[in-house]
This record gives sequence, C-alpha cells and structure tokens, in this order.
Amino acid sequence: MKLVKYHSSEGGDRVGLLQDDHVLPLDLTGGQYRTLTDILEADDPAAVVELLADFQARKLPLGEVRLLAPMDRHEVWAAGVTYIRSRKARMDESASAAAFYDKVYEAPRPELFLKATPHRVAGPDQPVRVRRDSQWTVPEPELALVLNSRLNLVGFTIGNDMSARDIEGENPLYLPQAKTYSQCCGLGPCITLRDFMPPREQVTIRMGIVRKLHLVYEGSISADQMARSYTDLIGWLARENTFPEGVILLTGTGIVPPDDFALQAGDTISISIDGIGTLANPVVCG
Ligand code: DO4
Ligand code: MG
Repeated sequence: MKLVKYHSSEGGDRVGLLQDDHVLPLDLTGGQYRTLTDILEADDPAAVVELLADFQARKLPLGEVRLLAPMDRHEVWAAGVTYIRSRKARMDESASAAAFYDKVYEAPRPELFLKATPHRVAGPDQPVRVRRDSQWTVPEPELALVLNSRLNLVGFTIGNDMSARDIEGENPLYLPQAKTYSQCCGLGPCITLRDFMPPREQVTIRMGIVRKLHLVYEGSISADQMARSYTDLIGWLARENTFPEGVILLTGTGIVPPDDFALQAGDTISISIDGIGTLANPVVCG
C-alpha cells in the first residue's frame, strides 16, 4: 500500500493511495484524520487508509496530478558511513580526517545528522541543487525510513542526500554546509507502508544519471549491504530527542560515483528502490 501527497488543479494539496499509474483520493474531511501525519500516527495506518479511500471518486491518472514530497512538517535526518563504499569514498576525499570515517563505520554510535527541513526538500520531478560554491557535488541515493512521533517505523520512501564532496572533503567541520542548503534533498515518490515492503535482502537501490540524453552514470547496491539494522539506527536517533511531527531518516548511501564525476545543471537523477518506485529529479546549479 503506497501513499502519495499530490496537487491537483481542482482539489489543491491532497493525500491519495497510489494504484499503478492512478491516484485514488483519500477523504480527509471526516474529522479524526486530516493530514498524512494523522494517518501515519494511527496504530494501524493501512486500516485507516482502507477507511478513508474514496472508492466512489474518480481515479486520477498520474499525468493529471503533481506529486509532492510525501511529508508534512517532518524533519529529515540522515545516517552516514553505513556502507563500505561510503567509508572508502569519505576516506579518499578527506585524507586528514580519514580515521574518523573509518572509526564511525565500526563504532556502536552511528553518524547521524539533521539533513533537511520541509522547505529544503524537492518532491518528485522538482529540481535538486548544486551549490554555487561547489565544483564536486554528487547525489546519494538512500532508502529512507518513515517514523511516527513514537519512533515506530511506519513506512519507507526514497531519499537523495545531495552532497558537496569538495566542501566536506576540505574539512569535516564543513559537513553541515556540504549537506544542508536550499533544495539539498529529494524525497518521494510515495510512502510504502511497512507491511507492504519486501524484506531488506530483496531490496535493491539503483541510480542512473542522464546528461544530454546519455546515461553518464549507473550504479546499484542491495539494501542488505548496509552495516546497521533499522532498529539500531532508530534507537540512536531516539536518544535524547523527540519528533512531535514524526521524522524521516535516510539510511546512508552505498552508491558513490567515481571521483571524477560531478553533477551538472540539466542532469536528471533517477533513483529506484524495489517496493517503492522511482524518484526522478532534474539538477540545477547556483
Ligand atoms: O560523513 C559524511 C556523510 C556520509 C553520508 O551521507 C552517507 O554515507 O550516506
Ligand atoms: Mg548520505
């Protein structure tokens, strides 16, 4: 079962159930469930969706609606160095701080950082951005956990943790600037509710980057290659922290393009994850 937020010219911003290439509107006028967050806060979100699905309504073809990032007022957090490939990339780009990345891969406490607030997030087909002061920015395709305010794992979506590798590599204290800026994060296209997601060992993350109609980068990784469990990451995120609106947690990248690759304006990034779908975003610079 997949939930989307969408904008239609008739109804404004709405929540719907994604069924193949159609959206079935949910009726949120009844009182108890008025927002996506309300649904995710329910003890059984799937049962609530069944209740709210407006089976009398016309199914909207995807071409008639604009999908939005599947979030309300959620913060987006991210874990880092959870795959060997990311550890190697960070150690290569940041010679003076290599030991920190090596240690955090093995340490009980993971790297966790605040990645984005809603206004910095790009939904499906909306542009993500390369900072004007970066010459070496790459996308990081990541499986994202959707957690409610009780830190229960309620679903999954796709995240793109855009990263300025030159800024991060210059000094690890610049990490917040390398990671968090306007349009720094892609999210979508939908939330697959937890019980409808395939087991982790059957989930592959794939990324393709197209430039001037040519595929200039392609990579894939199994989510099973992640060194940490979801429970471990959620447990650390929950320490001494509260998320009254729920939170979206990106789980780290296992796909890093070669060191001579940098995103350019006009590129299109497509990230696909089994059980969820494909998130595509064009790239703008400056
Ligand atoms: O340590 C820097 C960030 C790592 C990261 O974002 C990742 O591994 O995905
Ligand atoms: Mg990342």
